[in-house]
Amino acid sequence: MKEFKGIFTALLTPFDPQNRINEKALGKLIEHNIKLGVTGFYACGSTAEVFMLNLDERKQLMKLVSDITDSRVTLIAHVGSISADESAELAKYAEELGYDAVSAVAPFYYKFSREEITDYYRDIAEATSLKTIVYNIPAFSGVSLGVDELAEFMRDERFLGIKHTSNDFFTLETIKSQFPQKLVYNGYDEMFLSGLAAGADGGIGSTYNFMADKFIRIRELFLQNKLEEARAIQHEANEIIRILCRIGVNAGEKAIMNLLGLDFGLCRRPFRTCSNEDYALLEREVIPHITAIK
Ligand code: MN9
Repeated sequence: MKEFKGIFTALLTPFDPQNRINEKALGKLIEHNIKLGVTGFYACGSTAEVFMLNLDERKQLMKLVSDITDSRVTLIAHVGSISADESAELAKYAEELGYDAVSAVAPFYYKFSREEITDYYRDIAEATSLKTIVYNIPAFSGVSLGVDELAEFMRDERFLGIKHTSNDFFTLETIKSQFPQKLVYNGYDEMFLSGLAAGADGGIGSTYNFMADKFIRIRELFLQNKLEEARAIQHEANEIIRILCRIGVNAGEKAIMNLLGLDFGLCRRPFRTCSNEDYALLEREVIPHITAIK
């Protein structure tokens, strides 16, 4: 049985100059994170620019991550899409590849009804024998899953838990206390320690790509009740995230990977490209606070 509690890096997708997935850079990123001690990876999520990848590329990325990790860590495949059929197809593929769980954002854009959203998740759960993690990210998806909706899924044994990318810790705490056997992952890295305090079992985050060690340490310190020290590291991480929010999180994260010597290329458009000033700022204010990649 794989470990599900802990730190899961929501993998970035490196692109080569032809805008294809850069396998070599992805391999280096994965090895670095495994060395730092992550529990596993969240593949093909928001951080991976998943909605700018076509179906073949999503499958290619899922396969690369499973081939490279080769069962060494726990793997969660994000299979969310606006189409239930596509999500089910991806969930089946994740199972074929040996993933440990699937996860999905709620279907968006059309303002689907609660019943339609429930059916969408059931379609995914039925497509595979893997457990499903509901991905709640209201600020991006426009769909806010509240306690009632989340509880309905948590009562269903096919659901493993939720990835909660929201600062609504009241909801997080309510779900965790009502369903202690289910897993709750904190989504906003800048609020990781707050999420732990509210009952989160771990975190799934984008900034873990280049600073997973900070979040592993925060969790260790939290579990040892060393809150002052945990808060000091959360603060260090937040100084970095503050800069990322200013220049654009996805573009900034790619630029950091490039500065660390991995060829991550650019984000897909319409994401912006970091300017020379952005690079200079990251080099000065961020890189000195990050563990080098060997
Ligand atoms: O789910 C990530 N959310 C998105 C996790 O990418 C939308 C976070 O890791 C954020 O990128 C990060 C910065 O706000 O906390």
